[in-house]
Amino acid sequence: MSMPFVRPKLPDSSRGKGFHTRLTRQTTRTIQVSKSTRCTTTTTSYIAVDVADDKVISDNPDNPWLDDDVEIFIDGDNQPFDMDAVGGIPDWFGVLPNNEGFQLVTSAGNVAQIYPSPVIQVDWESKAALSPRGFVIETRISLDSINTIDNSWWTNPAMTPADVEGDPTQSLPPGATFSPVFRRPHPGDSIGFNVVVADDDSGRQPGNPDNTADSINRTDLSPNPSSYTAWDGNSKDWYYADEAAWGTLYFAP
Ligand SMILES: [Ca+2]
Ligand SMILES: [Ca+2]
Ligand SMILES: [Ca+2]
Ligand SMILES: [Ca+2]
Repeated sequence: MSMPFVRPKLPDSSRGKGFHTRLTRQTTRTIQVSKSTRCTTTTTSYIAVDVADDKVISDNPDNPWLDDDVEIFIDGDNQPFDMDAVGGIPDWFGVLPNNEGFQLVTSAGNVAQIYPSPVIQVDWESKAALSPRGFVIETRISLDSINTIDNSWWTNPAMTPADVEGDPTQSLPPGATFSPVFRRPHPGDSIGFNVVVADDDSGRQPGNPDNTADSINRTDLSPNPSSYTAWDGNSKDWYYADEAAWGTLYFAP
């Protein structure tokens, strides 16, 4: 199989200054990502995920989440609905794509996207490469892109809400200015965190030009051999965007 993979390559100058968490199996729901003084000097988190996959497929340049992929989930403010709320209603007052809850997806074919909206400003990069037993994806995230402050009126009663019954682009009462506050994670903080590995073992539906007729969305597979495995996936009523059901990332002092 010939695919456009490259070796994982992150800046050498940044290696060793950050912390490097390797997730290879589900052992606990809390990860400690730094020790001693490192967290006080580092501004970056590195996450390497080594995936065992006997059939690596990367055939969807538009939707990396429909290929073999690694998905990193960050819930900076430990509050739900940031993943949900900004997806469909970005113009509502105070409902902006935000850094309080987002998802970083990288496929085995090096297609990377941020969800729920590409408008979210996150300093990150990722690289994928084939490995002897599957593929490896490394992701770098700047901690300056993670907001630990909840600026959402639907979870923070101190915020002025949108006029949802009238003009949702305006506040209720009218005249308020949305001024979100930012604070990056500090040593001793815990944020919501999850890692998901999607396994595409089917590829796109032959002859179908619809770029969503792929892997988990295909209806012609029975049983469907593709899968979606979460590091923390045991919570009741868990679904991928439920920030309250993710695990915890702890920044050790
Ligand atoms: Ca695919
Ligand atoms: Ca959140
Ligand atoms: Ca929020
Ligand atoms: Ca696969």
